[in-house]
Amino acid sequence: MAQTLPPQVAVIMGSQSDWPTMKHAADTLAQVGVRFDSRIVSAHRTPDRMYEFAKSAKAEGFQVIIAGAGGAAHLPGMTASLTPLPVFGVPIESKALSGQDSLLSIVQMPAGIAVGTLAIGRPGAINAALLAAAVIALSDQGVADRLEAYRAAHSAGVAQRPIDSV
Ligand code: RP5
Repeated sequence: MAQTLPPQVAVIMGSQSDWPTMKHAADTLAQVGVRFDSRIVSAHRTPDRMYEFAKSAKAEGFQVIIAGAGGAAHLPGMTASLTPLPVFGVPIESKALSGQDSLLSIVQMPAGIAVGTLAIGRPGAINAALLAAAVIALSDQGVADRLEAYRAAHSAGVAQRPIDSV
């Protein structure tokens, strides 16, 4: 019987409420054919789950982690402190402070523990997926080919000249 290959990227988030944003990361990974798994892992509400996930992520076969969190967004940094895998952080656009709180919580890491921080919200989620795919593409030619095609299609979709909106 054929073995199912393990997911290459983990898409984790602090809450179900983060999913509408993090779904953009998942959809982008799917578009370029990266295998992924999505999980809710909260640094504050489920710290034991976060610890167990981060400590076992590499052994599970994950190569990259995308972590989205909002407000006091400790999930990406805490996860990065517990795993040798690269972690990309996506600041969720919070209601109270429009994601400024999330961004500053994620980006301002002390030297020595690295989180690659993306833009707030949807653009950050999509770009986190593209960065994760670029890492996977270093050792997966299929993903490299699909990522190149994605980028070419993205460029081809930009018109030469603007048109009046209707
Ligand atoms: C963070 O708190 C989550 O990442 C989420 O962005 C934020 C709010 O969570 P909910 O109150 O919507 O569950 O941990």
